Amino acid sequence: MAREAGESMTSAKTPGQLAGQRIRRREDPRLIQGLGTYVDDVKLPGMLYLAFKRSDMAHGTITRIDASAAEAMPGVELVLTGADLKSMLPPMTVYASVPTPERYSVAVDRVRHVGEAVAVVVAQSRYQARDAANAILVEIAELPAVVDPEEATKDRQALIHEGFENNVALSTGPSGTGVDPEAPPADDAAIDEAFARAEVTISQRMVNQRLAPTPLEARGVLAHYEPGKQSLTVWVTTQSAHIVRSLVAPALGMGEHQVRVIAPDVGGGFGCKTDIYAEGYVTAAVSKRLGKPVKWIEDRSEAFLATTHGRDVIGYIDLAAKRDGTILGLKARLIADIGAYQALWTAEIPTGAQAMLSNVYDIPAVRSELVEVFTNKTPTDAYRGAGRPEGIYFVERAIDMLARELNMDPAAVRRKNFIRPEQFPFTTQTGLVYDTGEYARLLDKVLESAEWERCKAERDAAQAEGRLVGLGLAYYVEICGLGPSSSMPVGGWEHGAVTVERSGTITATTGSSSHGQGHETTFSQLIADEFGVPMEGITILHGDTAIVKQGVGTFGSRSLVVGGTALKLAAGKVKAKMATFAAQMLEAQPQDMVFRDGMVSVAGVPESGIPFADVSAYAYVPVPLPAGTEPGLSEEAFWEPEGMTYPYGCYIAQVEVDRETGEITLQNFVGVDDCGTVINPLIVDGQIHGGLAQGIGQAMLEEVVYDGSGQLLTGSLMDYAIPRATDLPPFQLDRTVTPSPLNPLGAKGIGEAGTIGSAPAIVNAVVDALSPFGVSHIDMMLRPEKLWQIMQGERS
Ligand code: MCN
Repeated sequence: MAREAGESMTSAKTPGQLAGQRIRRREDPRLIQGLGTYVDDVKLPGMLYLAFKRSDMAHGTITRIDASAAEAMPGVELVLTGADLKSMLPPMTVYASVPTPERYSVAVDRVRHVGEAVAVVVAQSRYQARDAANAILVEIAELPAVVDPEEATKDRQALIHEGFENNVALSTGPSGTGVDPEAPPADDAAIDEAFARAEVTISQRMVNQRLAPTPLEARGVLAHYEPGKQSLTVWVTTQSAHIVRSLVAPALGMGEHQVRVIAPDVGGGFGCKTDIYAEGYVTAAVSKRLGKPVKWIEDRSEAFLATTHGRDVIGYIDLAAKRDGTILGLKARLIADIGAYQALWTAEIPTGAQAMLSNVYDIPAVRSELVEVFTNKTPTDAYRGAGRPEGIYFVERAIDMLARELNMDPAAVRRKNFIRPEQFPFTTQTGLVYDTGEYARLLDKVLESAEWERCKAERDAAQAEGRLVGLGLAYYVEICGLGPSSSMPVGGWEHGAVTVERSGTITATTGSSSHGQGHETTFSQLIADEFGVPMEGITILHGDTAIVKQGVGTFGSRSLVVGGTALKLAAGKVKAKMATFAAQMLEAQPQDMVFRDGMVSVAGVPESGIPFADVSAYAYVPVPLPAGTEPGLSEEAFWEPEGMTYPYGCYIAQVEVDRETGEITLQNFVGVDDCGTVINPLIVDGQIHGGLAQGIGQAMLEEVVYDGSGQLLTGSLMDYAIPRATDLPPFQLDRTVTPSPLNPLGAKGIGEAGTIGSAPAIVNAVVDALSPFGVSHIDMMLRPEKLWQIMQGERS
């Protein structure tokens, strides 16, 4: 647990300076007592259930679908094939700057991955729907499956999308930047010169393997079209109700004003719930056709097949350096296996990996190429970190290899290459503009917390005894606070609205809907501080387009930086207006009003104070009405950030590998993060814990595996391991605070940070532990058998 001086733990929400306090999450009593409302908890009279018949073949042409048996089964109301749905729904929307294959919600004549929907059943119960879906006969003429992404580009026989020249979905060509495919090519002369000048070079192929996001609550949709009102209400597991509304309304030929989207409690998303998916479009379209409420709830096996996967990028990394550890240049060729289709954001995710290739280092020449390829697998899309973990992993592994090659302390090599504080704002060779950073200060702190020198001595002593103890260190920076609008097809702003009611209670709405991040707590802290009132009287509403006027959503660790700022601005506007009313009441000037401890008073005259609620009551019956003022206390703000923010951190892992079994014990994990100003340190620690668990999961436990015919071998929680509390040591966390100048809070995001730096720290530690075997790199996941093979002297 990290605790800075001045941070106190409290559950009492007293007015005063609440931002910065470790306040317990106000949403937890509801959620941990089972009092939340998730999509599957919502039940409407006359509700029907929908189930999908899915392809069990990776690639093939649909030759026949016989639904007659299904249609005759009890309770079945409707069976639709892809051909039927083609006339009801247009191809799905994709946000990509490159041409993408047309993709219908349900396969029309060809299937391209196991689990792709081929037909739909609607029945009176979910069991009837599922049984009937199983009874549909689908004949598919098998085509060769494309599984290996590096082979995929070469094999013209197995072209996945007709009309495309090959299986390449996107190719940026040699470029210095991952963020802008239009950007001019990198300076070849500079990179060539860096490698010509190099005293040492590192070359390594690395795999950042495919993962399944696996939120606790799988996906689900309940759609209710009411013919009388010509309106549609959709309850859906989403990270952005407003994005879903903007996708579903045009697909159904409706206006946004006719569609209400509600994200009730959502049990985790980790990036995979920003898309509406095929299932969302189909459920809504079927409800519209039948004029009845229709529900679809994904089961866990379906989730492994139909919810987008994450990562799956191969990196060929070359590093050029001097013998003193100075990095001269970095070259990367990235191959991203994006699966069978582009989902909503797919194309953009690996470009994030490209953009991160400079990490926290002042690397004078960087050149990268990115190829995204189609294969016959579930599509990939955002998964916690979304591109940043992949890019940072490649750099941090390469730097560790460099340190080993030079026999230097891995911390010293990193320190030598840091971007220095006076260089900010710093433009990397990959085209990003970092806002602030004090990388050496944070490194000092983490080395001190971990007692690095002592750890190294202990590691050396253990290794001398023949024990396989290893230490790993990894540094990360990440892009977050996604915006401005020039960088995002949905807009990069966020909306906030604040109303002070007559009684003095406050209701705020935000477009950033929480699905585990604790927004109701942190946003209340912000607003309470603005007005000098307790948190109890503040309600934060989110995730309902009928209540929240506008919004973009929760992803890219943007909620506090962008959504929190919008709320602060809206609250500031209300406060300014309230000051006008208070000044009228106190016969003083608005600019002299002070809001504190639930009172409004004249600055320097605390005894003049009147209760906050008296001022709000006056604002709704303003006699007399202050000149130039309207009654009421309700304001909104759209905050458009100027740029993204760049939090960073460094993690140190200590592991021991069992010589007999290859089993890894994670003995110790120390981290220091910097996310600028912290609103709620307790929530920030929780976010880091969750992120660390997922990064450690990637390093040690998780891997989506397909066989050569495109069959998913890890299709259940029996085959795909996610980390449990017992797999993790207590985390020793701390932080530095380097505020961002790009928002009035000085904050940077934290939701993804832990995921990014933890996987390379673990791999670096395990490689260190196995260094007596001459190993310089091991691909994730680090399954014991793989380590055992290495120890047996076989190639991994
Ligand atoms: N916070 C803070 N001070 C800071 C930064 C953040 O107090 N300097 C608080 C925020 O107010 C918020 C929380 O920390 O309560 C996370 O804020 P932020 O970093 O803005 O991230 P978002 O709220 O936008 O969350 C998105 C991020 C992403 S991209 C993924 S993926 C992710 C994550 O959050 N998925 C999660 N955390 C998750 N946590 C849970 N429980 N479930 C998920 O699916």
